[in-house]
Amino acid sequence: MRLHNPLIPGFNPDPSAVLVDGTYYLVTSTFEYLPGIPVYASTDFEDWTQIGNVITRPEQGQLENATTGLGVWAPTIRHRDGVFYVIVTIAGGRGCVVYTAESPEGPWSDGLVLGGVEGIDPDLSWDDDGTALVTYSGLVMKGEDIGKHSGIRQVDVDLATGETLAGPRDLWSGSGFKFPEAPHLYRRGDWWYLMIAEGGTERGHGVSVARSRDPRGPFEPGPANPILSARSTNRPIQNTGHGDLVETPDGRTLMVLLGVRPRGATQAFSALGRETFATEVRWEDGWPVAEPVHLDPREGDMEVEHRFSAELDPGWLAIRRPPASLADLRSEPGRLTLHGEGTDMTAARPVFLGRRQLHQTATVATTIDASKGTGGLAVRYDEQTVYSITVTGEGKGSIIVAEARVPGITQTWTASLPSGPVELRLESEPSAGFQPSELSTADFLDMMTSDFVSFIARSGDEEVRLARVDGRYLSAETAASFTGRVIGLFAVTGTVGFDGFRYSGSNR
Ligand code: 6LW
Repeated sequence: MRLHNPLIPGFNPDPSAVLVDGTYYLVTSTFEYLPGIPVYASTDFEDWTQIGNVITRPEQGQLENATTGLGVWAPTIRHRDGVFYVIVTIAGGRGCVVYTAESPEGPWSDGLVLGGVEGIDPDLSWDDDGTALVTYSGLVMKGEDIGKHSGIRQVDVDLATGETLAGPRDLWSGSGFKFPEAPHLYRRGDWWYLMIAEGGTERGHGVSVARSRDPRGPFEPGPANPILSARSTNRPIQNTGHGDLVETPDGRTLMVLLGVRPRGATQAFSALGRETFATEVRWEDGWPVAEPVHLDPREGDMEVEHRFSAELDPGWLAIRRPPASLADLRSEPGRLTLHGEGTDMTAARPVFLGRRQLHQTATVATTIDASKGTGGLAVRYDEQTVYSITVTGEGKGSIIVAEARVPGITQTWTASLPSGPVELRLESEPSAGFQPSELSTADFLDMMTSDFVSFIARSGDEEVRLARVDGRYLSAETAASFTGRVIGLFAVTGTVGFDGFRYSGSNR
């Protein structure tokens, strides 16, 4: 088995995995996006396919007014007696929710709220008598004590009613680093292992472990915490933490975890946000020992054209509303039609349909018919951090506007093109990195960033390059959200048609 890293590329943080009847299932966080919680499956741990999503109906997530960066946080997936469980925090919303399904493709249940869990990152396990234990990070998310942290806690719950049966009890506050969170509890032989993340989800991130004979504690910290961290190293994968363990059929232990792939000379910026990685874990003297995470992206570049002939595949995302509620695939068969609502990408619920950027650099293109409206192509981190290129059809031509928006600062560039369909392109290219020879000031400044994004439009033979902008502003280190780049199509006014969504990506 080869461990590809990233295992699941693009904005896919807080992974959790389970093995059921020879298939691995893995889920990740989605924040304000819908559908929520993608379910990826693999039979060999190498090739993964998205088979569905947990939150596909609005009532399951109740995310219409989710705060950007809050919403769906850190799911845990487990399986018991023929039932799949996903337990998650809907931060700033429903709180701790458990979804169940007979089949991981769905449909998943409406979700049961566990009112007794005040915190984030819930884990689900069962003691030897079959009582359900929810172990979580005691971060207060609302009220007067917002932001207060009480370490790793646990309650016994009744999964039929959502009632708390016992607790909360304090289990462990970690080894002294900030934000003990992301707990998972496992039975292995006579021991119960409590694995957590600490150090914060940025460069200080790591994984630590404690163990007990009893799932309710007391827990004894491991001798070598953190058992995994990239802090203060020059490894290409940083921020490694928030791990979950899964046993392979031949008795190996693998950890899935989040990390970033920063680019740039020193501080470095991660365009894709937090992705899912994996590493091998050995057991020595009754404690887990994790290998550092090795970079090994899948070979070759990726070229794909998403066409709009059939139903949308489960990889499409929209913001605070389901993609199907805005994607019109019927008005003009073979084409995506979006109906503008007078809002742009700064809106809470824009008319926007996007996909995760999967490679360090990517070019995304579409052919747009804006003769009856205004629409375009955008790469989004959040509503204040978005690069876009917009077309408005006019009688004799098209007006093209490129816009780079970061919090508090917006710049636009305008051009015009002859009438007719317009191809829009957002193209990213890597920064040059270290130069072999002398550095000019321009080279020095360029090598500090992750990438550059160019805004390009073409009609017939005429092509305009409106701008080339530093990509670091759309990175995990700069944007105030937990997500990653999502690139897609949007309409502002009128009726806008899109022929295809062409993606080509490379990790070079
Ligand atoms: C996640 C938590 C975290 O629930 O970020 O910073 C949250 N720590 O573990 C969202 O990914």
